[in-house]
Amino acid sequence: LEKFKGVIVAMYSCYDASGEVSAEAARKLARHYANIGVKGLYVGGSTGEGMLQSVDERKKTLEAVMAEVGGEMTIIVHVGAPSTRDSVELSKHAEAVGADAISAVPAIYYRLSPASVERHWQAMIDSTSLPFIIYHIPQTTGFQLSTELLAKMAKQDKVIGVKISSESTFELQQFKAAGGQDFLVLNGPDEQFLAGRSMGADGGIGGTYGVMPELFMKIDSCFKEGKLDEAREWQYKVNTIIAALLRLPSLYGGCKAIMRLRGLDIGEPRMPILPIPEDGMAAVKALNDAILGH
Ligand code: SI3
Repeated sequence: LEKFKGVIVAMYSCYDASGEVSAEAARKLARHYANIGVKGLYVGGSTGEGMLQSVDERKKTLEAVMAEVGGEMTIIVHVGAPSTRDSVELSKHAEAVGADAISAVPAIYYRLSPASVERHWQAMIDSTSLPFIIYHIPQTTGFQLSTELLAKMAKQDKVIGVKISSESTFELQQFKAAGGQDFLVLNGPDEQFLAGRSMGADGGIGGTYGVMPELFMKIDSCFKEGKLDEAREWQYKVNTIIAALLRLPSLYGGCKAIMRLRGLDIGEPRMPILPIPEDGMAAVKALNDAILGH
């Protein structure tokens, strides 16, 4: 399970100038992270705008990533979709192209019972031999995963962990306990990376990591070496940047604009997520300078 621990970058969506999925941009972005020593990528999650893309677009993105860094980085694919049918198709595709694991939120839009979410996840789990990581993000899905359902799912060998994007470290610790021995817990809120690690998270998956992976790797290494004061200092610096990113018209628009300033054009976010308007670019440039200055 080592390959799933540590800092996993939630990869940004990659589009060309007309807003179509760009395999070329996805390859460049994945290569960029591999070159700076990032361990793994989470493809097609919230940050990757999987829910705003068609099944074919999601497949195209993953194929590009696998062609570039498959076997070199740990690739976790978010296969969650509004329908079980699409999720299963994406799961099978992830296995066919050699991804390391699949992961999914509960199906969105409909108010679903725990039994329904369980069947939805189980269909994906049963459709491949890949490990499965539950994605818990109740603030966007509206589904509150209970420790009972988590414990039940975790009894299966294939269910190796949970990515927890709720902001409660109490819940994180409860999930860790409910999952049993060797069950992975991956921190979701980047602003609480150190807090999550301190409460038992084995690593984290995050959307702001992509513009400052080195800083998160620094927090992680300080934590592992027991240098907690230093880790906290880095987390404070990171949080100043995250707070500014969250004041922009959109977080992902801001992150993508930062990548563009660094010569990696991965397009704008897809609507309804807003791009950064021209008069917002000064703030983005200042943020980029602040990150590079650390
Ligand atoms: O792309 C993904 O699926 C994520 O990594 C989601 C991640 O947990 C993000 N959380 C939410 C609610 O979107 C964080 O990375 C988040 O963007 C960050 O902590 C800033 O608030």
